[in-house]
Amino acid sequence: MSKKIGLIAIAALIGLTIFGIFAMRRMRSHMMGDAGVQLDLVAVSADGAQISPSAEVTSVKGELPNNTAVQKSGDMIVLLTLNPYPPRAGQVSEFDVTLTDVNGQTIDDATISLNLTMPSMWMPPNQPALEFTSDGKYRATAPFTMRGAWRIEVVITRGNEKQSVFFDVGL
Ligand SMILES: [Cu+2]
Repeated sequence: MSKKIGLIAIAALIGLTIFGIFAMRRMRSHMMGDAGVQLDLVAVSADGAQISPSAEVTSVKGELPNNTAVQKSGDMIVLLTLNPYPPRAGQVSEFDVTLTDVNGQTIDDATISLNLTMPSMWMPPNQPALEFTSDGKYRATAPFTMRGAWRIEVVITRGNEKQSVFFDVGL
């Protein structure tokens, strides 16, 4: 009888050890960023496909620094800048959004908020509102609460028209 219990205990221990190794590997690959994690700040579609700036956008915005990405949404060009760059987990990041029309004219009458999520897991809501400063510029501060791949949704409301554009960044 006690021999049987002993065998069961050994089997349980082996099972737990194997489970533990897999769980730790999975956690580590998430925390440290595995090969699938996009590190650069890039414009993406809602499902995460990377979007290269169109010739039209490039003609308005020119060459962009690494901490900045841009995409067109309807008749707006949405430029996002992150500071510091690359962002650091647990530290406050500054999000600067610049809104212009396709002719480069600034758009000052928008209401903008962010939705910071991680595509690989549920995270507590992190949805800072941006404050308008001047000349099409809007700013918010918020932390990326952990390492890994993040999706930044920029939610832009003008009148009763609401649209979202998305950017990915890894840290
Ligand atoms: Cu996470």
